[in-house]
Amino acid sequence: LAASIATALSSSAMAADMTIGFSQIGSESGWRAAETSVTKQQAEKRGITLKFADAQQKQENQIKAIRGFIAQGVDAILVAPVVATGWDDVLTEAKEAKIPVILLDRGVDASQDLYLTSVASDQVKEGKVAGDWLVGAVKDKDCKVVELQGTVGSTPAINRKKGFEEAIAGHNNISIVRSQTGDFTRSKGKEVMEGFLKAENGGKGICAVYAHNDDMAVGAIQAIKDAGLKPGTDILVVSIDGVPDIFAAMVAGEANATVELTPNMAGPALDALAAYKKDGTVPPKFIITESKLYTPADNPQGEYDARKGLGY
Ligand code: GZL
Repeated sequence: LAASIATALSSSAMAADMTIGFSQIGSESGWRAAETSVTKQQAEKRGITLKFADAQQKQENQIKAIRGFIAQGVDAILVAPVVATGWDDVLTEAKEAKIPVILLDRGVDASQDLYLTSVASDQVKEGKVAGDWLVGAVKDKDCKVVELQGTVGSTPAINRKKGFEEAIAGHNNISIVRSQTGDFTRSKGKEVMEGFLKAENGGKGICAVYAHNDDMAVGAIQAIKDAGLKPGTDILVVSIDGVPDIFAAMVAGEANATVELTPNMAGPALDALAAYKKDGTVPPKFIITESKLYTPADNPQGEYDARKGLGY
């Protein structure tokens, strides 16, 4: 018993000494804001000192922040990589400084030995779940879809497009007629949807909007209403994240489906880091979080209430 108490004390003491740098993308969406607050809570719970850097969605700011963390000699670095490419040099510098890096919620096109592990959803699956829902919703009715893509070059945008297209392949009644990035933000999602509506006969030709995140979907819902159409009935709305406001839209009959993405990537990341620091336990390279479909049949008011206050 004494030995196990000593071990527990030593590991918590070690965590208490840990300083970790977190290079966060920005605050482009409600989900991103929730991830930030959950990450701060998860660090605090473990007695870890967290140095936070917001990059305003610019990769050069992330690279600068990571170099700063390396210079400060932090014990580890968390990074949510805004885009997939351009990380080899800075991640090599972290490796050479013997500072483990953990990726959160997005991936990188870099050698896997440049990061300890990646905690993220299966983003192809998210797109597939969204597409499968639409296939089931429209059955054999003709359906022209407009797509609001996430940030160009980010793994969620690439993978969610891929998964959705896999789902609708073979269903010739469903086609994506317009697709453009809304950069994961409400304002850009609204603006791009306004353009789609104008280009498609005031929206009469559009059956559904597929948005790579709920924030762009909420922006699109506003644009659809401004055009005098009913989101959720005239134009179906399907997206990803599971933020409170998409559940509020479901309660109002204005959204039809979302695929939940947990904002708690940091919990599994910090657990993997603690085990690695304690006795060299190497975590799996990819820790995959759940992707669950929610529709208005799943008590959206209750889901809204359950998420309110989690930092969205
Ligand atoms: C996905 C994550 C995405 C969210 C968006 O893992 O990177 O970034 O879906 C956020 O809300 O902008």
